[in-house]
Amino acid sequence: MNRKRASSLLVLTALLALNAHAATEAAVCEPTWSEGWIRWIPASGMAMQAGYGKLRNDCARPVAVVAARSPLYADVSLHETVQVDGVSRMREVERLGIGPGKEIVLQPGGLHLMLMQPAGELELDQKVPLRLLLADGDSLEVELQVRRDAP
Ligand SMILES: [Cu+2]
Repeated sequence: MNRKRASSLLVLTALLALNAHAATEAAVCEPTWSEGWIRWIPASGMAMQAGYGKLRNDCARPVAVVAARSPLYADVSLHETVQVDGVSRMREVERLGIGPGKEIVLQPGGLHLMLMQPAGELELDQKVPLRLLLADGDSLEVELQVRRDAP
């Protein structure tokens, strides 16, 4: 095979690979995460922190978050703060469903990520990696920025 033929074959292979990639992207619609954050509490030594953000589902089908993980915490779960007899309590949310075209906001006083036993002290502006596990077996890599206040 001469060099010219070999290089055009290479281009063709690359184009096919690109095409296959585009097809996969279109087939796997994922919700989008934005404004992820954790409130910075200096030298707190807190065993538990809360994470917030927005999750938007622009897919044609409903999606659901069923679990979350972070390499910087021993355990992560989804929680909801609810008022019971005038007292603020937290309860675990086992499945957070989001309909097509809908957005869910995790914010202080409501839904949040419960982050247990941090591996170390957080720095201001640090980005904490988090993986959201979806009901269909897919997962979403997102970030939470350590901030003084909500974005
Ligand atoms: Cu909680």
